Amino acid sequence: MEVPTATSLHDIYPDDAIPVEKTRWEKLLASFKEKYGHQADFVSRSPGRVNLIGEHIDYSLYEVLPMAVTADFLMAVAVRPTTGKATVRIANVLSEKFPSREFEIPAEGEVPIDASAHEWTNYFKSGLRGATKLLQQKKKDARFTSVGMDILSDGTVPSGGGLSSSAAFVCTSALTVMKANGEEKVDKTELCELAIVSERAVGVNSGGMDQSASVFSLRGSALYVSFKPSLTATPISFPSTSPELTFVIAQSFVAADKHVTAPVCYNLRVVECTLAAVYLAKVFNLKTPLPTDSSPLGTSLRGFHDTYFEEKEGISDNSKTSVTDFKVQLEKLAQLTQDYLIQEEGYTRADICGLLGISEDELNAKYMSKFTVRAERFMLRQRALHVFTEAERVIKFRQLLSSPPTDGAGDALLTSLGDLMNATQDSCRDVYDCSCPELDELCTLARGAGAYGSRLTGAGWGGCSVHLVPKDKVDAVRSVWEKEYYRKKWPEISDEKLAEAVVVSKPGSGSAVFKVL
Ligand code: NG1
Ligand code: MG
Repeated sequence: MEVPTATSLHDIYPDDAIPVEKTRWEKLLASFKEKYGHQADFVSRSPGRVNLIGEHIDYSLYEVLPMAVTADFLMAVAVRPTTGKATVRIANVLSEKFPSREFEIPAEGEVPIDASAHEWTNYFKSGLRGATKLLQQKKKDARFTSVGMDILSDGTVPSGGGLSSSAAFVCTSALTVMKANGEEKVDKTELCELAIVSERAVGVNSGGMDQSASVFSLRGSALYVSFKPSLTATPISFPSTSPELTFVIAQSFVAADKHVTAPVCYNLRVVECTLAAVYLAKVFNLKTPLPTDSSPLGTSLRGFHDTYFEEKEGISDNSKTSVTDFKVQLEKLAQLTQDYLIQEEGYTRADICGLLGISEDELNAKYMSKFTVRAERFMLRQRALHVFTEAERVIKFRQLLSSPPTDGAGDALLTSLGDLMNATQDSCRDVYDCSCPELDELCTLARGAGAYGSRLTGAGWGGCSVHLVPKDKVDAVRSVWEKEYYRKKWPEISDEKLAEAVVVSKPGSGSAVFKVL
């Protein structure tokens, strides 16, 4: 499937978003011309996403269920004539916050990225790197380097907000470089896979959910993303229910800058899940070594999952296992984790090395050198428990959407969906420890005002929450947040900040390119 070329904003945005987006796009193109003295050749865009369910399990290679939101990252682009060397001029409509930069694309080797500096153009450079590598492969020319570009960007996905602003930026950047270098058709899977690898170059050892949602989403549908045996994205439409099913996104306004907290938060969770996989393999004495896979550190709980059932129950290809049997497998793994990973206080390096029979230097080199983490104890039991139970909640959520319960009014479905979302929030807060008091408060307030389900969305530790709210309760939920949360914490909060805080999100479309005629 290729990234579509949009010929109208209606191909990209829901009707109610068109007036605002039309003004935004016209302003972007006018500013481009003013800044660079000529008009853009095309505009590339990728949206942010909200994750409905399946949190912190994509890097363990379990299925997740995000959907694209309207907010996106735009780049107006013109190819720069190369006078011998290729240079990039990149600017942002918010020029104070994101200063204009100009840099040369080296004829040899990769464009340098200093991941320690929180330089906004690093995301573009990581997309440029990834796309250049892909183009070198496609053109079978290792010496190929990208053309130069003039770029003016405009992102409306709140950064550090759990709506994957970073993935939207990287996907748009990679798409921009592919199109600027004359790729007529850009394959969605190729774009997505290069964006996943590129984002890790910027310092966060992330999974692939965000980029998949950003690239593959189709307007009106959520997306069931699978990473094994290979990356696939299946649109999931919402049953029409009464009351109408609405997802509301609420910012906590607690900045969750993953780069700063990664060594004790996000990147640490990736290490804990990887160690849980290798530890469990040893506890059950698996003869077959865990498969090397696309997870950030090359080994995952999913890899352990498939290997365990291959050895213990002779299941040669688990991707053919029925959904019902897969759920039974997950329940069994959760029980085994309860019974065998008994150290509630966590596992020290010595504990882990003792069982694995390797030295602490080997452990650090193998699992903690690519991205630093800071921890004395690794909570293997809790992280594995969350992952196995969360993977099952995703399957149940998807089954409910595709075959809604017929008994009772529409709210039987909403109640069941909401219960799953609430269980995810409890597990994120109590077992995976990636929530925060502000997110917990937003969820409690929403449930009290009529939400069926409320949970953090994205990495957590701040950022956004997502709530399943019947249409006729959205105003009640919004006003309780305003009164009990936003105006209490920030009495001076402005009306536009308040408007930005709560968004009713319809499932949006994914990456697209718009030819400027
Ligand atoms: P955010 O931080 O919301 O973009 C992050 C990861 C995802 C996934 C979620 C948790 C990045 C770029 N993305 O999303 O892969 O692991 O956390 O489910 O870090
Ligand atoms: Mg992100």
